[in-house]
Amino acid sequence: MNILEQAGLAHYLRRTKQALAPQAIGRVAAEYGTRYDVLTQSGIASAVATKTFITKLNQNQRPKTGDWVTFETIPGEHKLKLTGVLPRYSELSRKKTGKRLEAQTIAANVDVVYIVESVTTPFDAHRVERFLVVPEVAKARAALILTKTDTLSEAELETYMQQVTTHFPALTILPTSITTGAGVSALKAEIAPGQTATLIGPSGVGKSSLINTLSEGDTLATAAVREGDQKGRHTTTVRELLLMPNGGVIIDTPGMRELQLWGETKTSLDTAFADIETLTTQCEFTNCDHAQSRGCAVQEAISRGTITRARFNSYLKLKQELAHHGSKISYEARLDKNRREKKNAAHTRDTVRRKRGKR
Ligand SMILES: Nc1nc2c(ncn2[C@@H]2O[C@H](COP(=O)(O)OP(=O)(O)OP(=O)(O)O)[C@@H](O)[C@H]2O)c(=O)[nH]1
Ligand SMILES: [Mg+2]
Ligand SMILES: [Zn+2]
Repeated sequence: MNILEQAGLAHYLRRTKQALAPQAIGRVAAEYGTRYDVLTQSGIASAVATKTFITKLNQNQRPKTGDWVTFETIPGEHKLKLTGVLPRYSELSRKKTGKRLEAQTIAANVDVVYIVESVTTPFDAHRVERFLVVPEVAKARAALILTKTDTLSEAELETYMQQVTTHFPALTILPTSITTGAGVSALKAEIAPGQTATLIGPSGVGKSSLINTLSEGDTLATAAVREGDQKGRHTTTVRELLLMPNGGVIIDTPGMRELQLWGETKTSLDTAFADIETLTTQCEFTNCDHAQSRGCAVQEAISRGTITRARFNSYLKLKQELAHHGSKISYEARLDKNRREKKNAAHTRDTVRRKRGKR
């Protein structure tokens, strides 16, 4: 298998319904500002994005790890010059940190998102619920990896697993340990040849260590967690894409302290809250507020004890956060449109005046 096939080219072309790949094509393996590592037919190459190329693209159209790109060779130089970003079949995004409401693309062309949690800290269902929004928005498959299972006794692990499966009955859960090797081959088998998986989760949970084990190399930097608080040190600073021996592709991401969600009102929360999402479609009135309304299927389920009020509250909180984004996004889009229209109107006025002046 050649490098590009191993990087998932055939799968990519199928998913984006492109018949033929452009001649000079590669896949972004890492991103360092305007410099990139790109996987090409002949191996990994260093590439640059020129100012004229980059300014033509808005933030989210710029090359990201996982993107398929076209390039030119620069005569007499080793570096490649990027010339285009090919259509994506999926993009993972989060909200940019800070006040402005902007999406930040984490990775492109991803099929599977693994949420990674370590069993060294008590199971945090809310954190997983938040992280699960990422694959939901990207329409990628989701699964949960539990790391460091070697630190628990068999009985403790069983209790932990019980907790997780009770909370997320529909989710694939993969307990792993790089120390004992438990679960590593199961995870390997999970990632189909040609498919791209990514690992997201807090710093220090062991994402890079696990990828190193999976790729049977020692290419990603890892660091010991701080004694005492089990906090990670944010070792991974750039996203890196690795080819796995069996043909899958895996993307590492830097740990996120607190995930800033990105989504909108219509984002469904099917992975974490499938039962509630279904109930909301069964209320008597289509505009049910699921709080005071008569004939509310959700409230009925709560009073019957089928779902807990606490879980419903988490669902509502996430929904409200996403709806808040949704309204702000459309508000800002409207503002932008107004600005554009005003500018266009002014431009037309000027042109008309100039034409009149000529007469
Ligand atoms: N006991 C045990 N320790 C592990 C395991 N996996 C990872 N670790 C340790 O956890 C620490 C953090 O691992 P990393 O792989 O750097 O974590 P990360 O999630 O990539 O962290 P960031 O890059 O900061 O997001 C290292 O000291 C690893 O040796 C495991 O299965 N068992
Ligand atoms: Mg890391
Ligand atoms: Zn209702």
